[in-house]
Amino acid sequence: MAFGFLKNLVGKLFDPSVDWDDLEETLIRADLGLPLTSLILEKIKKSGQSITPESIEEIVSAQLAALFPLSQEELLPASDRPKVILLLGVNGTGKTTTTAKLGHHLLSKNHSVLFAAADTFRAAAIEQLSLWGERLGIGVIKGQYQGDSAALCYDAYNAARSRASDFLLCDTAGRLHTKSNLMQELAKVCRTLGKHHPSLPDEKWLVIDATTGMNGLVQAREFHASVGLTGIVLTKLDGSGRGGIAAAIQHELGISPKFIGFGEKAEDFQRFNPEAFVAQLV
Ligand SMILES: Nc1nc2c(ncn2[C@@H]2O[C@H](COP(=O)(O)OP(=O)(O)O)[C@@H](O)[C@H]2O)c(=O)[nH]1
Ligand SMILES: [Mg+2]
Repeated sequence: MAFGFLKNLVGKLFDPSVDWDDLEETLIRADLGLPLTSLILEKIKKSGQSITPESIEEIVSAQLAALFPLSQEELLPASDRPKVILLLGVNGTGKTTTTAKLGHHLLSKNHSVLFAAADTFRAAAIEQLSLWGERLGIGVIKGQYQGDSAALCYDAYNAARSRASDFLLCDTAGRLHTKSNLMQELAKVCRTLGKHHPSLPDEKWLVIDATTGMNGLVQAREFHASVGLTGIVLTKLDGSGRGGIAAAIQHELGISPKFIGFGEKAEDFQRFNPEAFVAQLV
């Protein structure tokens, strides 16, 4: 999981021959996006420090670390009702796997968990989450294949409440952020849950595949506009993904990464840690 996108520039960065174009391209290729890249380049030029590979690495790291909220508080249950987390995203980013991993994480913290198989579009998706539920010992509320996912989430909340579950994790169907009817369906899931309690769903996390680069930013913009995201989960950091997309999203939209995924197993999952993330990224 170490990308070290600046490391390959070492030797090219010495003042006065620092290649600004090369540096800019490197930052952009790390998925930081143009606005954040420009901001960081500006900081380096204005820093007054002599430009060495070390000083550049230091400034880039400091700029990136400063973007993210300092302390990542534990994910705690609500005091009087199940806390509801929706996992959202386009097809194949890892929503179902993330639902399972998050369930596993919460169990390890001694919280009780229930899953809602709200991806009713594909029978295989319901089956996939059921298998995870069996493996982890987590109950799964399932609806009809091709049924109404808003109604399913509504019922799943009732089930979570009657079982006194601390968390209800809803695995939703993959949808293209460009399909407005599907985005409206998601808004309906949120509205329907809101009938139980005005602050439901508590969390709406976009699951983003780190290997898809800047497309993650486009997805975040669209999902945020439709339902108002409260966080992101960055997956597949074990692949070729560089992860800079998390910084681009934080910079543009102010939405913070909550967890990272780096494999297909339930354990391949951690809370997002800004310092560790930046250290590996740069
Ligand atoms: N290597 C790797 N594979 C992952 C990760 N998360 C999910 N996957 C795989 O990506 C594929 C799609 O995941 P899935 O959870 O079904 O995606 P969904 O369509 O968003 O629900 C599956 O083969 C998962 O095993 C990850 O962090 N690393
Ligand atoms: Mg799925």
